[in-house]
Amino acid sequence: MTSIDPLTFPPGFLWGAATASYQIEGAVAEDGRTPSIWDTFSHTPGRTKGGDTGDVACDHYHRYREDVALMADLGLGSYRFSIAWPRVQPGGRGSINEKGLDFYRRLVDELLEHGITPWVTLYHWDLPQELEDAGGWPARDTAARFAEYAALMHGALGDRVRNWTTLNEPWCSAFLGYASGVHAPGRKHAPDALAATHHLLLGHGQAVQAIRANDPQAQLGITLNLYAISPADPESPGDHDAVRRIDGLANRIFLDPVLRGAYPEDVRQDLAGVSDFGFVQDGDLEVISAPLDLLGINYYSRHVVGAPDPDVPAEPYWRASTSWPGSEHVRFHKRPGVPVTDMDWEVDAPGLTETLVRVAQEYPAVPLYITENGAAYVDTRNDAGDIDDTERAAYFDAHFRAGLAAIEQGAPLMGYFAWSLLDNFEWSWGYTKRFGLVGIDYETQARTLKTSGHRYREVIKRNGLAE
Ligand code: IFM
Repeated sequence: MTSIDPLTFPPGFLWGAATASYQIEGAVAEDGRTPSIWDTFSHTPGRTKGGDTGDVACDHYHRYREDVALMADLGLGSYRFSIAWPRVQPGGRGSINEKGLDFYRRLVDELLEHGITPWVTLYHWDLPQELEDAGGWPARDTAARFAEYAALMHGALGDRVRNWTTLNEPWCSAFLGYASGVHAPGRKHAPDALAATHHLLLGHGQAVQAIRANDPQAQLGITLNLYAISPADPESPGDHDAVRRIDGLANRIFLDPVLRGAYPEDVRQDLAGVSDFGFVQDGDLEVISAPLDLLGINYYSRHVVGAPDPDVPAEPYWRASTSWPGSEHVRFHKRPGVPVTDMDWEVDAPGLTETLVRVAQEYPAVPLYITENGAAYVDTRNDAGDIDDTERAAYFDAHFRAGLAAIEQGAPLMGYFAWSLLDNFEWSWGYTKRFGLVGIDYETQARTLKTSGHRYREVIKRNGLAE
């Protein structure tokens, strides 16, 4: 009988780290790149902390060689990065901007030379501004534009890139971008958020079909930000209904159409006062549910929710009712004594196990990858200049164990990507939040591997935990 070490991941488990174009690249006006919705949004006064923008960010556009060397030093098996659409197809239409594409060609070559598997995300939120001006994601044509761009990118890089994620976290693009408006493009109209959801998913499905038609070997997937959700009071039917609603809007409104080919009926009913889903056309759901090779799951925390309470004061953005159309009065709870990260997100590693096992049990079988997991903490440097981020290291350690527990319970978990390789531009929080395994000094652009990075290197080397 083979004995399986409970601290070791299966052979071939893929260890990686992730980033996103606007959060790290900088060089926003170089080599023909035109503005995305995040350039416009971050340059609009009052939209980001301190007026921070991605203009320079980590200057990765110029320093990618140094960053790939860091990845190699960490022992990464894969690097998940996103392509800035307005860099490679300015305006979101027409031919490729070869100079912009050359950057990704160089990056992919550099990765391959270091034995690191490139993993491309096609859309991590930087929609070309011209497409937003033409209606953005609430407009159906944006889906077709996305599929066209996806096919162009695959045509250019598909000989060396095997793994493709269409969208990163469409919940954020749709609900934060078009309902609460705390993300670009900053619109606040709940029906638009639902139309955006549908057109993002339609674009995903059309992109999968277009790439698949050219390359049956491509490994195609989508990345969803999924949450564990539980009732504040397990005895309360009202709290359980709040769980159903938020699970519907956070998880099932994406999982169901993609993996089962239908929007959940209860969610449609919850949303009846917001939208009649008239944007769904015949055949759309077949396109959206085109077979996938993998599902990417981004996991950070758990939502604990309960029945309405009109006296509850205004909440942070992700708890704000405007981010959850149709669930206006669900109350988000913060559990006393549960540690939170610098994002005010509760640390809940068992929620990762729960999420992976739930997807594996409730949806058609598809290999799962954790495409993001990580934590923001306030980092300090000691006299030697080291960043001893023990809280972040502990967060990672707990989530590795949660991944192992999910595998033990039968979830087909094939890989893990830490968020993030580098400290970076954390959207409306600007540079005030740090998620990196590598610290960035934004004055000098010096990179420093944090304690969490050193520990991650050991985990990768061992393909598991020491104890
Ligand atoms: O920084 C983001 C990333 O762009 C998408 N997932 C969540 C991260 C932390 O907020």
